[in-house]
Amino acid sequence: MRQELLSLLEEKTGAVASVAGWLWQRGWAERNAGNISVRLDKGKQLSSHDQSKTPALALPKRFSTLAGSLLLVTGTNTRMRDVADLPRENILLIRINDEGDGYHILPRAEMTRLRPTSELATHLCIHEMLAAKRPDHSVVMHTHVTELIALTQIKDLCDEEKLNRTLLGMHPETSVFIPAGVGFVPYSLPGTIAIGEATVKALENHAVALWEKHGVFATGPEPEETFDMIDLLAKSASIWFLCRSAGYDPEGLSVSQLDGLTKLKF
Ligand code: 2HA
Ligand code: ZN
Repeated sequence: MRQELLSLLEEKTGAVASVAGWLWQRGWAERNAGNISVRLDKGKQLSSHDQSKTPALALPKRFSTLAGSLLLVTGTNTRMRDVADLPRENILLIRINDEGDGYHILPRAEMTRLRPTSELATHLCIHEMLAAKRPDHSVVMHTHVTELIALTQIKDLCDEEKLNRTLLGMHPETSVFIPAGVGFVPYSLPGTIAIGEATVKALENHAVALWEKHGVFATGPEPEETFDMIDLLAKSASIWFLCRSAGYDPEGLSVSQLDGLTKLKF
């Protein structure tokens, strides 16, 4: 592989490892919970000579837009705390084949029998949408944010408008940085194309999708910024629960307070 691609891999692997450690520290990554992928568009041109000789592993559908793409993906059954400590043993590099219906695992010195995350289908559905509509976003992150999952256990809040009124009203920063709020994805079986497609729909107009009773999927230009979006939402949800557990209904920012924030630049 060319030197340029190797440096890019090193840089992105390090960035994923740092954020994986934060997910674990925040308590959002019990056991093997969560997964991260990074699309390396630059690698697309650089990798044309690095075709794997082994047969492609099948994908559940054809991802034409991603044909030839290189992606870093956390491995299935890996722990985020291990991704943080030993990134090269827990993150793999895959190349989508030229037909877009399979992928090759590219050899990296430290890799063993690692296979991509069980949520690969959703990651690829999202990357396909990002490559076409938001090409500066190359990171997809899934994590089990306790407070946000807890919100979706309240039937009344399983409504996108109510959910976003609650989240954006809890803290000015959330409404400044995530003005469109979250896209709500009703419960569906994880790991399937169906939930992948529902998540894409939610992410077309939102930076973060909230899976009912499961967790979040967020996108961003870099792992750190992607984490920040999730962190802001977690803060809002925590404030809401803190008020509720102290026995009162939080007032929330008023419409005019929210309006004032739309003009702010940080
Ligand atoms: O990677 O979080 O949704 C494990 C999961 C599945
Ligand atoms: Zn999950």
